[in-house]
Amino acid sequence: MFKNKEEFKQIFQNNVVSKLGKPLDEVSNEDVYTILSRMLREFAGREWAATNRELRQDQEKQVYYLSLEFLIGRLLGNNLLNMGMLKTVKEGLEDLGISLGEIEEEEADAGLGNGGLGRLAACFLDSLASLGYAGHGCGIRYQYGLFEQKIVDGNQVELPDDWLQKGFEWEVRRADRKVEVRFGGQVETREEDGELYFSTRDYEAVWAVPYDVPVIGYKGSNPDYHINTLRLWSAEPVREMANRNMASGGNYYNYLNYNRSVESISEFLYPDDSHYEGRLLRLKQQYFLCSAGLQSILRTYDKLNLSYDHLPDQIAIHINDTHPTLVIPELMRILMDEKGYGWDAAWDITCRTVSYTNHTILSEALERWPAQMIRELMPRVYMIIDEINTRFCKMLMDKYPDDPDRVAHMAIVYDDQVKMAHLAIAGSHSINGVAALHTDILKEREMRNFYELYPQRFNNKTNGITHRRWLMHANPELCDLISDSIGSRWITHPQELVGILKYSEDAAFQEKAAAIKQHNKQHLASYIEQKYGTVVNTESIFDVQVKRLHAYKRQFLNILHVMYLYNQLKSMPSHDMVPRTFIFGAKAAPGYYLAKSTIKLINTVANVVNNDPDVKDKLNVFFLENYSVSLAEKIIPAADVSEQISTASKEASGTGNMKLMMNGALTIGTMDGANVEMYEMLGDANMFMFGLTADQVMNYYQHGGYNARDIYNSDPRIKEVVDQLVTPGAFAQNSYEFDSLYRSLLDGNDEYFMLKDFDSYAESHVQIEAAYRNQKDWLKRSIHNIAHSGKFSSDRTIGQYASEIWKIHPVNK
Ligand code: 4GP
Repeated sequence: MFKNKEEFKQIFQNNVVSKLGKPLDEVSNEDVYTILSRMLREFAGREWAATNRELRQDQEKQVYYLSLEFLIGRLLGNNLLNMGMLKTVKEGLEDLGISLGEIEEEEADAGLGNGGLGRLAACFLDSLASLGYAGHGCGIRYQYGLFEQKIVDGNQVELPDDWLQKGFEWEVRRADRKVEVRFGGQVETREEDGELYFSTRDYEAVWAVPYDVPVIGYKGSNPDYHINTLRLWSAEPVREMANRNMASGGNYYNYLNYNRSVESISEFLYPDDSHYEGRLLRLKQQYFLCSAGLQSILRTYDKLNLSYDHLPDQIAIHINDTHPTLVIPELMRILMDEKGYGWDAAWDITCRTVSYTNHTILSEALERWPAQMIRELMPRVYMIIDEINTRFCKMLMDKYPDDPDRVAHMAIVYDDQVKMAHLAIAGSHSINGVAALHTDILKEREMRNFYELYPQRFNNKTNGITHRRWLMHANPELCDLISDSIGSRWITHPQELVGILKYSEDAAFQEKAAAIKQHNKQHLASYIEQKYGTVVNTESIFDVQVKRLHAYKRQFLNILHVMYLYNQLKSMPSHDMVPRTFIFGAKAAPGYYLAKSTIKLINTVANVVNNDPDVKDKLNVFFLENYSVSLAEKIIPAADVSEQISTASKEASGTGNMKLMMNGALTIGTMDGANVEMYEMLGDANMFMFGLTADQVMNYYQHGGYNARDIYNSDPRIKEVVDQLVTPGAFAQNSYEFDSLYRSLLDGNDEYFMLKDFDSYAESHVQIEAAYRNQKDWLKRSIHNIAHSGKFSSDRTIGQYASEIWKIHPVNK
């Protein structure tokens, strides 16, 4: 597209004149963003078509990652990076007096996901393309992404995230590829030559129109680009429905209602993380994605002119948690009703095509749909689910004739509820957890019966994050320091980051690493100052907890500890403490009262602490509103300490822990999720572990918990902070504002072991402070963290999915 900076400048300026008709000095940042992203998209378009041609010619096996969430964030910077144009464009724009950083801020964050699960899907897409696999995303083009969070008087307020308002430069509407999705109707059965045939009449039709987004792989020194597709489906009304409505005597308002109900299908993302709510619209979204996705997958397959017997050799369909599980009965339906397969052969093909990842063991996250709801919305699909269940239960009864309880527990349909995890396990060939501990818990506890039935289906794939976005793009100076020291092979072989270990005690390297961290802290500090008008002490320890707000993630424990530090400083003003800045970022589900109260508490404490002249030089708290991918990219490189403090056994993996580690933060954490695997590599010298283990937690649960009041009564530090929740004075304005938080500890018997773990958490913080005082030692530990983070690149994870689950190979590599 352009060979060097001068050529870029020329082409860019030509575009400005020809497309905007303005001289360069009159263009706004928004104009520049639009011109630049269009230039890149057009260029990528040609390469994209080339990849697609190649995939067709080579008849490569393709994987489709079905997910209700893709939290992709902004694309401009990452696309420039992956296309190998970042430096040229940045410098070229600089020559023209334009800052690329400011231009990137013009792009709306594509927030089509809630948290970990959705962001993982986005990291996977980046790795699939960068490693040259034929792997595509399939999701919904929500008109509104995850809500925009505002903090008003300390409280979270949700605003619609109108991310498409100014258009989305990276997408291409493919009206020619639209497919029809059908809801409702009546199933008709007809018998011919002893065979049963099924068809559905009087259904409601909806168009699913795809919008394709190119997923540009990291080019590096490859001669060609590899560009996969993220296909996002949007729901649109079918005009003929109007005619049909009129013909059957319906009135115009019926048609308007129909239009409205169709548009609502892809209107908004459900704002819940690890939580399930059985809403009709959500079920519609799930089927909409599965039906549209499958039709387009099979249309591509049809071009190969192969029998469907070979489907599993050519296609892998992966379901991101149970949300797209309906793809299993839907594929069965197509194979039987449209392609003429009998049950057994269709079932075999389906199971060999589909694989499933579980992301959480929280019981509130397990999807169960009322059978009646599915029956009404997709009657034929329901018949198939029912039949899958009947056959599955029969097989179980044959296998465990003396154990009816086990059969009842494992049934797919039970008590008029469809258990989606059971359907997903029965209908797929691989079930994986997202960290070793999580997979063990699935096998030994939560899904034990299924593991005993299908031991070979269960496997672990520890999560990963793309180091391209989270290190190279978010922290370019650190990236350069690493490459200057060990060369740049680590970029395509991230495990080679370990090469920097030899510099962990090198004074010059340490000094540079420290300067980069300081620079990143200043960068974040100026963001905070600009946005909130508050000065941040960049000499303080930046202690960061950024993630969704959830009781099990224990932001509450963190803020209780801050309250304790405050009390300590107030009672001992001369207490020698390394200044600490606690930084929070978190969205709470709109209906999650305790989570919202925790946000209010954090903001209340922040207000007190930051304005108290006795402590504000030593202790600060900031809650940064509207945590998102782009905000994460500002916060994470600036962190000294990473808070990964979930109640052990509850966090399936965590991925923020990996991002912070990769940017040199030291973790204070529990033995949970992927922290355990980080600890295996880093040891006590480089991580601060505390609290109950997963086994201890689960044993407590089995024996009815523990007595939180005992701890409350015996530890005066704890009693003081807990009482402060309901005693007007230091923090609370009245006795009721934080009453539910208070009660969750004492009356609810502290389900998440905040008080139980408080002491060891506080002790770990003391150790952190001591460690930080020795800067050389701290830097050594920080470098150890960066060096060992290569394992947590999603390139490693995707390599494992590819070879062990999907059986795919990189194209032309
Ligand atoms: C999350 C898990 O809570 C987190 O531990 C994990 O790292 C992430 O998935 C990716 O595997 N779960 C969700 C969810 O986001 O909505 O269930």
